[in-house]
Amino acid sequence: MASRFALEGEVEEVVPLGAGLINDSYRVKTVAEETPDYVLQRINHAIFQDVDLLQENIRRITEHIRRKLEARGERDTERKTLTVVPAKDGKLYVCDGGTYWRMTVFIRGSRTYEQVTPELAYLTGKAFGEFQDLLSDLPGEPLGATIPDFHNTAFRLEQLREAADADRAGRLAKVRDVVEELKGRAEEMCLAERLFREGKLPKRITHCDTKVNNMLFDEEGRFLCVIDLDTTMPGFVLSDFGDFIRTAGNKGAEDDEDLSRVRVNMEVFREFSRGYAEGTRAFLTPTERELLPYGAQMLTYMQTVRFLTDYLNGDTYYKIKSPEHNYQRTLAQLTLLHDIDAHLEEMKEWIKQLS
Ligand code: GN1
Ligand code: MG
Repeated sequence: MASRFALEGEVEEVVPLGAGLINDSYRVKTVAEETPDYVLQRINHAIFQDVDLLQENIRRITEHIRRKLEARGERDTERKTLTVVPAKDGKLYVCDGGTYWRMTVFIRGSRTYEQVTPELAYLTGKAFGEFQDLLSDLPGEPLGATIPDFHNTAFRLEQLREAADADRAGRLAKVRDVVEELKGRAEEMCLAERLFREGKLPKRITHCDTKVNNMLFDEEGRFLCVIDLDTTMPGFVLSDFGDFIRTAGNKGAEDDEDLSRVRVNMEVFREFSRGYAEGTRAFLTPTERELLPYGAQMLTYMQTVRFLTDYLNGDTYYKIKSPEHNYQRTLAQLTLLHDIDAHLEEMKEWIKQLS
């Protein structure tokens, strides 16, 4: 498959890469030092149904960012955004018997983390605000939604209701209390869409999957760029802020089996939001800013809903490592949500005093 893309050099080996829950990724190593390595991915076509739209979005995003960084005279632009490698026939993907593949350049010397230090969180917050800023003037048509209603809480709750009603895997009895608890918070957690309908909260181009392992850092731990651009589309900044806190701001893992480890890391919260407020000073509205802590709640809530829905459906969406994996993920996310609730006032106070 790798040889069907317009890559430089000779392929040495292909090894699995990363911990994504949706697509399958491989690192394609090339023989010579001078030629780059590549990332080959099998796209989850059941989830991303319009591969043309998906790949065209990513091409537009990465080219726009690269052009702007170059115009600003930034150094190392090669490593500050992804580079799409077309297939030998010029298309942005290869379709092989119903399976879709794509390729990007592997960013030299880059690494990912599952957790970050507060110093790194500050720089990441800043860089992340800049990512949104860079995309604020993307020319042409608005980006299409690669997954419609992706971060629409009301839609996710509807999916949970359907899954609970159908109870396809016969697991409802075990999780009924959690389902009820989540349903009980429906109105509170649909605030963003309500404010949007009332014209009080804008949609901007957002990444919609800012979990910390979707960010690349260099050898010295400096932020390089965000990867996994599949869900970059119009959305709320709260999503992106919230997903980072949900992942990097958790002292435990997203699927921690030891729930006593799952706690919000307030130092990471403080430093990330300090950086983010700086990076977004030019465009963030007072409402958006004030709602940032709510974003952390909303994203953690939504992720709980999504893991639980998948558990009830019999594990059809996320890759799992054990039969109860989605249940474990649900409990870990719910535990985190409770701890964010407990820290909400403290978070709000901190955001208020940032200028
Ligand atoms: C998925 O692809 P990955 O693993 O970066 C998911 C996100 C979830 C995340 C939970 C397209 O992200 O929305 O927040 O898992 N992506 C999609 O870890 O559903
Ligand atoms: Mg990922």
